[in-house]
Amino acid sequence: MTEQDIKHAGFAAIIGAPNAGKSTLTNRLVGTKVAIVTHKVQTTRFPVRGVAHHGSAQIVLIDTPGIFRAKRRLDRAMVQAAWNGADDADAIVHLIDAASWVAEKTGKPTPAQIKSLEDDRRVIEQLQETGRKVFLALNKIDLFPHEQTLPIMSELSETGVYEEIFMISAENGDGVERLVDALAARMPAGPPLYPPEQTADLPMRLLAAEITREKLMLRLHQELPYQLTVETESWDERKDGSARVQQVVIVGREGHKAMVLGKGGSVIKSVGEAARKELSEMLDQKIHLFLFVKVDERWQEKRERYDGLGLEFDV
Ligand SMILES: Nc1nc2c(ncn2[C@@H]2O[C@H](COP(=O)(O)OP(=O)(O)OP(=O)(O)O)[C@@H](O)[C@H]2O)c(=O)[nH]1
Ligand SMILES: [Mg+2]
Repeated sequence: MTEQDIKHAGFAAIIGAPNAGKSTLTNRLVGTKVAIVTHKVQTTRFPVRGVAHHGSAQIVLIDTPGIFRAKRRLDRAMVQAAWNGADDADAIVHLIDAASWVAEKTGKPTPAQIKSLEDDRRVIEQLQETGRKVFLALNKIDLFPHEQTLPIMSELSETGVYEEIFMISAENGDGVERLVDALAARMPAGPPLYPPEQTADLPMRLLAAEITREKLMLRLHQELPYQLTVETESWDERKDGSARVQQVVIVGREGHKAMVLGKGGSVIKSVGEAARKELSEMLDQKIHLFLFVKVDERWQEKRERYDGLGLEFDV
């Protein structure tokens, strides 16, 4: 793929409730990991761009934070950023975890699914208000028999906000080809927005901090993953071709620091090991990763933390 091959280019935003699979879909379309993924809600905190190519089109995907009823400042900033990501996009994909809707029809949704359904319906209401037509992608179809999506599709198409409906599995790729065809067809004529070889638009320091945050989210429980942030403090390339990367995990309370460290430092050690391994593989470079934990009770109320992630503070 060269610059000349690209005749169409634009933005496609992926929006939806937390945990719908937006980051999984983004990574699949881009073909490499640009956004972190966990089984927990509210993993993504700021819009992440990933660049995909399809035929003569360049599709700049915008993976957004999950949309939910947000109260805390950080949560409000995340939700605002999700809508902002959709505002200027040439195409919008509303991604829904169809398993929740199937569970509702069969009468046995879990509390998490009930929450996810509420969030989906709130997104639909807001789309109705804005009057924007979007693509609906029903995700996670690998989890139930196909015919169970039929009643869901009719209910969702009655909302009037969808111009096309796709059934996909972001996880295994089923149905994704049709979606990407439709997105490519929506991209306006024009030169590429990014060099064709570029896949992400995220500084390596930030992506590295995200990888560490992913490992922390996977390892820690309950509220803790939501009460911390990770920053890359320094990145030094060494003469031997390796790099020394230093990061700080910022927590809100002294008690949280102990939990992040774990008994005898066991938690931070295994998190650091997993993050280092992934980063080394991603960069194909030997990485020496040093993690420190710091308490800052007010980190969620500090403007500069939001600026660094491209989030708005005053929402
Ligand atoms: N079975 C199945 N699981 C999926 C699929 N797509 C995503 N998942 C899983 O759903 C969970 C959430 O995926 P993410 O991609 O992090 O979801 P997200 O919408 O980005 O979530 P937030 O960033 O929290 O808003 C992960 O455990 C994924 O592995 C799918 O098609 N099928
Ligand atoms: Mg995400």
